[in-house]
Amino acid sequence: MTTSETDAGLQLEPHREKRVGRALFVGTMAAGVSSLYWGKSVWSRISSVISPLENAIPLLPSKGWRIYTVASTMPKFDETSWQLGVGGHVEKPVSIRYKDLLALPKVEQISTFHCVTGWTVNNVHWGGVRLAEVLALASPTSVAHALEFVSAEYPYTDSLTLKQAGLHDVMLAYEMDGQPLPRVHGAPVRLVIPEMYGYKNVKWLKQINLIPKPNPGYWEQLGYDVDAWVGRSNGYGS
Ligand SMILES: Nc1nc2c(c(=O)[nH]1)N[C@H]1C(S)=C(S)[C@@H](COP(=O)(O)O)O[C@H]1N2
Ligand SMILES: [Mo]
Repeated sequence: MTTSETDAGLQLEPHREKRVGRALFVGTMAAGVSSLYWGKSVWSRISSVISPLENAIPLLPSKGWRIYTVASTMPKFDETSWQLGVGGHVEKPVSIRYKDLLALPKVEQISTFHCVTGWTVNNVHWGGVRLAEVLALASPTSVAHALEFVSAEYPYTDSLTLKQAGLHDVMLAYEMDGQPLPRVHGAPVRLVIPEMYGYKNVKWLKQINLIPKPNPGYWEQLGYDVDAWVGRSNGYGS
């Protein structure tokens, strides 16, 4: 696996599928091949989408982030048209505008971020809202026991049980290190669940669906555990 570094020091290193069984392997061959293909070209695409301003900010290199995408371009955030939908098994589907999101009670936390491929970023300062605040607006029904998080970056999705989503430090983060969440990290809002590997931390979140039970997400269809507990799931080294 090769690692590339952009001018901003943002590291890009493609995840690889986990070959857990023949059926899954055969089923995911096409996706695996295409991600190998994209592995090389994504770097050049990303170099071109990082704006000169972002290049000038020297705060990212030392932190050790690597920027991951699955599509060829990153979603663009437009503050006036952006909405976060909450739907599925709810009494009242809602669309939350950016300013409505910012008006919800704000929480801040410092937590460590682990990618399943082995890199870690310590002490990330996040600002955002707890999921419960957002879910309350839509009133989940009793059928709902899980949440599906849909990224504006098609086809990236992931899910959590309601119990997992209720962990004290799970949040929808719209700030990182005191600044609005940068585009490369999922602007305007991403899921943060420090107890689980990075692939659960969906960037460019655009829709949350209440569902009966978790659906395998993007990396889970490629062999990673649906329960992505740091240190306990089939991640790094297993
Ligand atoms: N939409 C989307 N979200 C995503 C990913 C992705 O490719 N697309 N990669 C995941 C993985 S595997 C990791 S480790 C983290 C990386 O976060 P970063 O790109 O902000 O460093 O984002 C997660 N969320
Ligand atoms: Mo990751």
